[in-house]
Amino acid sequence: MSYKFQDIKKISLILIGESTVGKTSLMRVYNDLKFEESSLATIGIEVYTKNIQINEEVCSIKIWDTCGQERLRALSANYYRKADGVILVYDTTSIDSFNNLDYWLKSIKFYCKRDIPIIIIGNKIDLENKIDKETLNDFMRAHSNIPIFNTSAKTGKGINEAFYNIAQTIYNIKKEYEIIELTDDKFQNDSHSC
Ligand SMILES: Nc1nc2c(ncn2[C@@H]2O[C@H](COP(=O)(O)OP(=O)(O)OP(=O)(O)O)[C@@H](O)[C@H]2O)c(=O)[nH]1
Ligand SMILES: [Mg+2]
Repeated sequence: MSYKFQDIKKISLILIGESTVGKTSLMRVYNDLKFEESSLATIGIEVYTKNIQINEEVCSIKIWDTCGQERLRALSANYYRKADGVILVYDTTSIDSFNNLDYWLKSIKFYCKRDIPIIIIGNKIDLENKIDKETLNDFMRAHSNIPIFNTSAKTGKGINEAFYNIAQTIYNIKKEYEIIELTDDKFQNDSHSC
C-alpha cells in the first residue's frame, strides 16, 4: 500500500459501539459543540470534519458517527471499509457495553478486511464506574495492542488526547508508506541509469 502526499493529510475514522455509550456526544464535544443531556439516537451515519495539526502539518480528520442500534448496524458496513482507523466506545457505567466489546472487535475484523489502527474509549467517567478493575485488567492483557482511553463527553476530559492518538498513529503509518514508495521509485530510477 502507498499513499500520495495529499492523502496523508486526510484521515478518516469510524466511531462504533453500543447505542447510548456516547458516540455522538463525543463527536459533538470534539467539534466544539455543546454537550446535550438528552440526545437522540443516531439513525444512519453522521459525518463531522475537523482540522488538527500533526507534526506541523494541518490534517483533515473526517469522522463517521454510526448508529449503535442493532437493527441499523448494517448501514455502517461500507464505512468500516473506507476508514483509516476505528474508535470503539463503551460506557463505563454499563457492564453490558463493556462485555460487548469482543463482539465489536469481531465486527471490525469482519468488515475492515485489513489491519487498521483501533482505540477503545471508556466514556462517561464523570459518573460512577461500574466496570470491575480485575475484569478490565484481564481485557487489557488480552488486547494489549489496543490503546484504551477514558473520557467524559460531559466534562470534555480525555477527548482530544484520544482522537489525537489515533490520528497521529494513522498519520505516521501513511508517512512511513510514503517514504517506502519514494525509496522504491528512487531505487528503480537508479537501476535504470546503470
Ligand atoms: N453523564 C454523561 N452522560 C453522557 C456522556 N456521554 C453521553 N452521555 C449521555 O448518554 C446519552 C446517549 O448519548 P449519545 O451520544 O446519543 O449516544 P450514542 O452512542 O451516540 O447512541 P446511538 O446514536 O444510539 O448509537 C445521552 O443522554 C447523553 O447526554 C458522558 O460522558 N457523561
Ligand atoms: Mg449517536
